Amino acid sequence: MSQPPPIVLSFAASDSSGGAGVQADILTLASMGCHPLSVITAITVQDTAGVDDVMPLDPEWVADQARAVLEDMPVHVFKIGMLGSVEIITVIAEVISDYPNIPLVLDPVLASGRGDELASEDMVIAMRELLLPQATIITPNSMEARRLAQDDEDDYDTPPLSQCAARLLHMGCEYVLITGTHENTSQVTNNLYGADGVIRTDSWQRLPGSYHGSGCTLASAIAAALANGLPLAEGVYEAQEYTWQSLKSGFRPGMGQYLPDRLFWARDETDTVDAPKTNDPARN
Ligand code: PXL
Repeated sequence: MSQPPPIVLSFAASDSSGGAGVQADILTLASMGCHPLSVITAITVQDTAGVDDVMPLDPEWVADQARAVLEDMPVHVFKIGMLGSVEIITVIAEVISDYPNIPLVLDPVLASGRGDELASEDMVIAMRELLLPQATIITPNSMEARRLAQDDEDDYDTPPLSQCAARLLHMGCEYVLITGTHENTSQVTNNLYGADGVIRTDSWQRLPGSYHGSGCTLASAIAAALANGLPLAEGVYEAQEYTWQSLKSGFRPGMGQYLPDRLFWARDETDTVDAPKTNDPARN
């Protein structure tokens, strides 16, 4: 029997389109060699064009799913995506606080890339107070970074992203990766910040088209890289590379957005291996 792969526990909502949410996490984590555990926080009704409805789960069910698997298996990394309610944030914060040595990748999902609201203002406050202080790294896009870092004194001026990052670090997370997909720049530039400022800046060719599930893919890929033992800054680079490749190989299965192909490497014809020959006469 072989050794189990590194185990990553994803707290996430179901996306019936298979583009984002727990489905994106499972595909990404498995594709990067990890065993994904999934604790479902909410169920969404959605297709590739948008979110129609959200049903958060009973918080007790969220806690029970997490406790069951945590008592059974050694988890190497936690990944948190869409949360569903303040009560769910509270129970998750409580469960993970019992495991302070497990790194946490927090994707602060506030809205879908298409603009569907996925978190209330109360949830933003709960995330800031209960989850950010426990996070190894948070992965907001620039809009999420501005909203999370918003201060009563900002009035109508939004601070520069470097200042948002400094505020988020001050709230207690160790690293902040702010992605630049939503910025009006020719390339997509992502910045990783730590206590001493920018640690790395990576720019990627902006791909045409609109994608659903890129943020979940990136955060899960970072979780997988950490579970595979990569140092954080290197893992953040590898995860961006993986995400960009999956977007470049993206496909449009329906009438809405493109989805990343998290298994792009398995479909590369030049990489395919012939099926092993068999001596079984029944099969020849
Ligand atoms: O991309 C963020 C996200 C996370 N989780 C679920 C989602 C979305 C975006 O639509 O639907 C379930």
